[in-house]
Amino acid sequence: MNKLIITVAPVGAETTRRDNPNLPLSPEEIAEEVFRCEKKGASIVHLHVRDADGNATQSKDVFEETINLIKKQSNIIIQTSTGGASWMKAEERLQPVMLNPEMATLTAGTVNFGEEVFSNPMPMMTEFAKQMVERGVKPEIEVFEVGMIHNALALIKKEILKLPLHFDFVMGVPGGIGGEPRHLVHMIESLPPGSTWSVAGIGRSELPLATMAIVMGGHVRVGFEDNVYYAKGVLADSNAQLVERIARIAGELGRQVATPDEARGILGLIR
Ligand code: KMH
Ligand code: ZN
Repeated sequence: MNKLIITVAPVGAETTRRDNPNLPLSPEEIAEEVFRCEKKGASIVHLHVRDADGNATQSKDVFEETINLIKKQSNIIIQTSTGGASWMKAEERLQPVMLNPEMATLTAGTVNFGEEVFSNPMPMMTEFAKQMVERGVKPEIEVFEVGMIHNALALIKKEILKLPLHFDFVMGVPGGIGGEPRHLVHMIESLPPGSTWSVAGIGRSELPLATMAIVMGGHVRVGFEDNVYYAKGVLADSNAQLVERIARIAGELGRQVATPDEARGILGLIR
């Protein structure tokens, strides 16, 4: 079986220090946390950044500063978010792609997101995909419900994207697909041939879905963007602690963990 790619999503746009006081916020804190996560087995960082007040921002400058700090000490693959926060406009969300990161997310449709709507109409997806292809940025197709896989296939049909694609199933968002095991099986069965995939289970679904992915040949995302707990009622000390647990479970199950360069090979990222 392929080696396991562990993605860490250390910050997100929604999580606050009230949710977990150990949330990294400044570029320095994020870079340090990413380095610790890489040492425990993470090979991709799904990156959001925050402004000086700790609010979500898609500022190119803040991304650039954070990425430069990460690159000083780490070989991890940088995957910038283009999801940003649900209230942000398309141009704002696209900014970090202008830095030509190795990867960026591409959400493949609109979904209710708690009390809000995370809006990704087809013209926006098309524009985001074109910008990524032009710049040699590998998209990770973010899938919040199964119909989004078909939206990604529509971009293939229009010859904007090419197979094979890499998907991330974000499962358990209120408004999107649930975090139950049967839904993951259905998602995997709906993928086009040759796809790679990872799963980001939200909250309490993070660990069971991650374990399924390890066994089923997929990949795993963990981190404070998706879940701030280590166990029911027990906050995680750090993102690195969540990464370390996945690497440990993978070891117990006989699946080796990929280094960043091995992950580049699996995802076809060598430029
Ligand atoms: N913050 C969510 C509204 C992504 O990063 O690409 C969207 C999100 C997806 O986090
Ligand atoms: Zn995100």
